[in-house]
Amino acid sequence: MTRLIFLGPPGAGKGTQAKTLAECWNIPHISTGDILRQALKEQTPLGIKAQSYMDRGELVPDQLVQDMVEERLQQSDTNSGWILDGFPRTVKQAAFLEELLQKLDQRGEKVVNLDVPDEVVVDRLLQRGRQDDSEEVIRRRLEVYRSQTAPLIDFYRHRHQLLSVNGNQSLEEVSAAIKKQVTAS
Ligand code: B4P
Repeated sequence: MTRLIFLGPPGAGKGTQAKTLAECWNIPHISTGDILRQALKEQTPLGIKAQSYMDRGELVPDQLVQDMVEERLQQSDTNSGWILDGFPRTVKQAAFLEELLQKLDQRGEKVVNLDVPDEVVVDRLLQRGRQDDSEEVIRRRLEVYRSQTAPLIDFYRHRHQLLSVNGNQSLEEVSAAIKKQVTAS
């Protein structure tokens, strides 16, 4: 049973690798960024609430994202495993997830941390050019990552759940490194 959480700065390749590996293992790829962008496109109440945060490069409030993840993890396709991409992003979200997985009897998760230097992620995101990929917003997302998300590396290291992968290699090399670590763990 594969249950993986992808951590890393914006542009580290979480979405890219999560999509490839979820297809390879035939398990759902659950991206909070994708769910929020879809809600925004459809202008649902969640999308309308999330828009200003995403446009500024800030995190959407924990409660909104937590409710979204709780609903998604209760769907029956998660019985075969899952990859969570972009969640948790704060210690509060991580504590919530720990309790939720206990409640759903879905423990045994591992955390893949994709390590990529700042200059590389800024370059990648500027090339991608999504709505929230202007240089100013990217810098803000990196600050938010450092202050709110990076502490999760220690959170999971202390729980012996952390797998560290060099994300500054070709797509194929990163996928191979993740598979190797997951198999060995
Ligand atoms: P996300 O959608 O999670 O976006 P991301 O962190 O920018 O991207 P990712 O790391 O997935 O990069 P990707 O693979 O696409 O979040 C967007 C926003 O949503 C957040 O800022 C926040 O507002 C909100 N949000 C989401 N989750 C939340 C939560 N839990 N709590 C609160 N708010 C939340 O790769 C980027 C680019 O690099 C691509 O163009 C790709 O092709 C390229 N690339 C990837 N790997 C490469 C490689 N090895 N070599 C060369 N290029 C590579």
